[in-house]
Amino acid sequence: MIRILRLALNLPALLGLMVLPCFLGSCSRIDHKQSTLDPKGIVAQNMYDLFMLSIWITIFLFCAVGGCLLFVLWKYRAKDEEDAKEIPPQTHGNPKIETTLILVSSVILLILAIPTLQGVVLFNRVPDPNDAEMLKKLKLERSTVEDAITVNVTGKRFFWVFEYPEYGIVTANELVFPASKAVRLNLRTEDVIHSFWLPKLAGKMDLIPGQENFIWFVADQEKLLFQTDKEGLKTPATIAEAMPAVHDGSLREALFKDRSFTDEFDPVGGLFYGQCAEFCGNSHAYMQFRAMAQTDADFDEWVARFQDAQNPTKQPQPYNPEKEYATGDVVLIADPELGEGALREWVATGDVEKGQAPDIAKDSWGKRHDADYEHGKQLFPVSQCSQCHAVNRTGLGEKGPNLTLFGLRTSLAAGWMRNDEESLAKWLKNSNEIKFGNLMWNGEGVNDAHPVRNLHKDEKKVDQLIAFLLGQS
Ligand code: HEC
Ligand SMILES: [Cu+2]
Repeated sequence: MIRILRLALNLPALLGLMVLPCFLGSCSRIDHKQSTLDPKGIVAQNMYDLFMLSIWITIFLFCAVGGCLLFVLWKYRAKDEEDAKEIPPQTHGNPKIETTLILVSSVILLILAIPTLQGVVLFNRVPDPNDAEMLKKLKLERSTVEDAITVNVTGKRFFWVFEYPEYGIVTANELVFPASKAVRLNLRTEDVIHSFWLPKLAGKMDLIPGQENFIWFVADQEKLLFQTDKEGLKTPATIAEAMPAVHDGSLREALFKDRSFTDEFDPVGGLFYGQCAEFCGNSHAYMQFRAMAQTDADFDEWVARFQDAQNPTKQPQPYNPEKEYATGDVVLIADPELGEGALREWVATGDVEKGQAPDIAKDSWGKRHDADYEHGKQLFPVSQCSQCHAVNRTGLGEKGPNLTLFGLRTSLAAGWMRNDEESLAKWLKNSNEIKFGNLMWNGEGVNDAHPVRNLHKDEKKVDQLIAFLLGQS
């Protein structure tokens, strides 16, 4: 015991012990992918500032109180044997000191309370576009808040639904947003409590059954203009490099290029990592998501692609001999190669006159997809995937993530794996092994006889489904 005490009194050793965790933690830099201490937008910055303010106040208090204690210990120590025997005069209370301390504490609380309340107000709603003073203070453009977009976020075990009500589109697990606009998030859950945590942009907010919660965020475009290499070394980047487009697969390409999925740093400044932060069941830790900042043009293009893909009137229709077709038009026509009654998608390669069906005028038409894709497309409903997944429709109330334009997505199974052929094969063969307890394998009505639990017996089917899924791009 005495030894420990001696060690404790040995200041250098004590300091060493205190510094040790910093070394242990040095494998993780403060600006890693999911760091609260690396804010990249006003809302997150506001929380960070508040956090730092309270840290500095606490450090000040620690030093002030600790300093007084050390001073008193040293000044009134027993100086010799005689001194030690004497009992010092006993007093009780000191109104002056006590009043001063109460006043000082009140002032400190006030210093903390004012910015906290301001933060709560800021956090609660997107600033009013007409409040010029506020916008100036926050250094926000009027258009940033005036044209704010809305995303309805629904947490489900164990993935995220992102619905854009203004555009009539739905996606899952990857939130695409324009970097120049504020984003309003309405947070809902369809099962248990989840928590939406997007540390670098928005902080954290619970999703509670029967109640809609709200947060918003806006990215600071200046702070996004960088890239990092494999070692985490940051270099400045242009807008195009920092925010590669989602709609044409550039972002996916940039992320996959000689990068490992588990790298500690965001490869490009426009990519953000989020996580469910409230225990919601056995796969909770794997309930992640991503947010991707886009330029206005790229965001609009992404929205347009989704709107087209999810518009029922824009889905390929059976070939109509009474109609003329133009380059790029897509029609369906039976193709015996694919099996009885199966329809293949053909795309017009030039202007097509009436009656020039793909099987007659082959030169005017091209096959839109290879055979694997077409087989996968047929397998999708046959394997009961469409029981739970919507492809090319909005499918809000679906049991599984919406898979429209799935081939543009960078991650799989709520941010848990890279969305490529290899991971998809693993996922389709045994998703339970990858994400224990997930509701694709364990959902209602899924038993050992269900096709999703039997895909591992048929490599070919798996390959065809993958061709179909990644072909959604
Ligand atoms: C019982 C409902 C159900 C069935 C049937 C089902 N899925 Fe799923 N699927 C889910 C759920 C739920 C998830 C989300 C899993 C998670 O991440 O926790 C999911 C996830 C996925 C994902 C990853 C999506 C993403 O956003 O990352 C793919 C791809 C997928 N399923 C493909 C299929 C295919 C192909 C079939 C048919 C062979 C199929 N699913 C059948 C419910 C189902
Ligand atoms: Cu959770």
